[in-house]
Amino acid sequence: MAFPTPPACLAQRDLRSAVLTADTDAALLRIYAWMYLARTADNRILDLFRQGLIKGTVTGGQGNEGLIVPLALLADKSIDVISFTHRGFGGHLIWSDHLCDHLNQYCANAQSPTKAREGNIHHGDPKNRSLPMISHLGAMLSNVIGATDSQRRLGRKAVGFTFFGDGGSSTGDIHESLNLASLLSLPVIFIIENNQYAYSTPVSEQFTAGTELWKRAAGYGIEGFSLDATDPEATANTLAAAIEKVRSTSRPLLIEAHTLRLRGHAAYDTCDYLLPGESERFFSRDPLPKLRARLEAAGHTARLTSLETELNDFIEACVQTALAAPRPDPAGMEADLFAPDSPPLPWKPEPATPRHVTMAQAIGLAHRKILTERPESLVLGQDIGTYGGAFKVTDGLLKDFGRARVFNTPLAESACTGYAIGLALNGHRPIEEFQFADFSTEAATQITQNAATYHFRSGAAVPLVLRLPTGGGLTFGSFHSQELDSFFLSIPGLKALYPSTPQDAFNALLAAYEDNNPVLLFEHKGLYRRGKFDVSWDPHYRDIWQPAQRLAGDFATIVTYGEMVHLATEAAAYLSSEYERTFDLFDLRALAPLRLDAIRASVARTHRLIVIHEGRLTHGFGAELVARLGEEMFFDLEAPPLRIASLDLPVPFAPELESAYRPTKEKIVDRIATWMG
Ligand SMILES: Cc1ncc(C[n+]2csc(CCOP(=O)(O)OP(=O)(O)O)c2C)c(N)n1
Ligand SMILES: [Mg+2]
Repeated sequence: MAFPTPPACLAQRDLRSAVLTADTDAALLRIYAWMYLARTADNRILDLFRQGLIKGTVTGGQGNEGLIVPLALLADKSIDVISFTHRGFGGHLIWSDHLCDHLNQYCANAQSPTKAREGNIHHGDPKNRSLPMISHLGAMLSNVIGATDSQRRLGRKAVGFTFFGDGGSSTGDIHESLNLASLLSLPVIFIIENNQYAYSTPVSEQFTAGTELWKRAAGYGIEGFSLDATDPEATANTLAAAIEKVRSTSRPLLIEAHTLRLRGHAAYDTCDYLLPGESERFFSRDPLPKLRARLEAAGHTARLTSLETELNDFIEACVQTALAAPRPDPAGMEADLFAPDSPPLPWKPEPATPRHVTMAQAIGLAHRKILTERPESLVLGQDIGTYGGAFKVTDGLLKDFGRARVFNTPLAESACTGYAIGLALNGHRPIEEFQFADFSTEAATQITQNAATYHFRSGAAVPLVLRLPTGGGLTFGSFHSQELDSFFLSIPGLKALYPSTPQDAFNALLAAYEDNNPVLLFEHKGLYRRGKFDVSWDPHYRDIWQPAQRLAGDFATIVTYGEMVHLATEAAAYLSSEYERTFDLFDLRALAPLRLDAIRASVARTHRLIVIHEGRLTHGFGAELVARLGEEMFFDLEAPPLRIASLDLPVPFAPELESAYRPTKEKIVDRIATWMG
């Protein structure tokens, strides 16, 4: 259905500082039109929610328009980056698309920009650098930092805008992001929307900084100030100057905007926690009537009345259009989980002659190849620069490729991963090293809630490689030894590779790199230096997404991955010499998506299944393998499947305890021998 034509007062979505100073009334009328649109549409959305026509809830921006409208009008929407919060509806309306697109989102109909997979304000427009917010407050800041950096690297003089409330200001992500932006000297304006409440909790119960949150800027070595966002004219003038300054200096800025939340937290909020007279005081500062009075006094009453009539009619026509759209279709949901594959990158067939290297060196070699051949690549992580990484995988890369492309990050896994997501959204392809896989739990929100869900909810691709030095057996204790594969892979939207040889590790990094999705690359620390092997360019590198058969036999099918491939191979050799039983042995290599065809064919022949992995037994990866193969092949099996895994404990420290905890060659032999009967 065609969308209603917007009235002329919405023709302009831009406001440059020159217009603001040369013809103030024209500028204010433009601001007023968008503020009126945002307020009236927000109120109408609340009505529709109360009528049951909009689901979930709605968190209106009523009272925040004095900030968000001037800001969105002043931003350069052809290059800048932004991520609005749940109070930024007016900003969404200005940044891109038609009011109907935004209402379709709220109505969660078939035309919704998120295909109705997300509701209310959880949309954006990634292709126009408006990054959709996830609910986790604070998480979007680092995405804006990354996408802004990407724009600058592409030679565009962009500014990033990112917002958080007084409530969000207490999250760790806010601190990590402010520090990161300052450290990288990126032109991002951080705006605190201080409306004095986080849901029902007043600022006095959140922090002791009162109304001076902006003073935190000094702690990050950046400038900061506060402004009264209930005065749109002053706000527009202040923001115009601030944006120009940040654009030219490339230094971040922290602005605390004193703003309002006139309708409480959300549609269901009864606001009975407000102090007597507080609501009246809020409404007395409402920026919309204040601006109207200013324009009336300047003689624009007739213009205001006609503009409001036009906008009311337009909003009503758009509401009817959105309500008439068909309901969404569940078809295609699963196909959209991952961004589609693209053809292989045009890799040079190098190194053509084999290099005799360890697995750590093989991964370093793959980095070197990527950095040499792919200008959009970047490598980041803790101590990966001069030091070459905790396991020396990135040794020498900084020297050869420079600090702009190979750089150390502070201890801020969440913001650094969010930053990498932002880079990836804008066309760069970052490779992030976690010092130990264990520390990726610090970035769990960015990995599992943000990156993993991105394509499904927005259609945007996040090509990102997260390298995870994994696993135990090295007496590193419980915080440096874990297998987190089943922890992460219970979340849809992540791909995962887990190579067991230097050549596979080399291939895996190339395959992960060119994938259009977030890929977890598990690298077992015990394999980093377990001998040197020949590694060279392999035109079949994409086969890493399929299991590899390492042994052929007929008694049972062993499925394993990582370091366990080596222990299982030794155990199988022992069993075949002592018991004359031979095994098919598959190295899974790709944990997600699972490709089990070759394994099914093997089980159909051997009629027995053994799964061996280093992660814990309960909820471990083997549970999925056994369940899936058992479900599909129940009548092919002649014995119950055997699972060999670690104990359901934290990884213990002492070598004696650790080898009691995890599978060893001896334990694998014993378990299989007992099972064979
Ligand atoms: C990390 C996190 N914890 C809890 C919530 C649930 N929640 C949603 S909005 C909100 C209050 C946010 O307050 P503030 O940041 O001041 O923004 P405001 O709603 O006032 O604009 C809370 C607690 C969340 N979204 N994210
Ligand atoms: Mg608040």
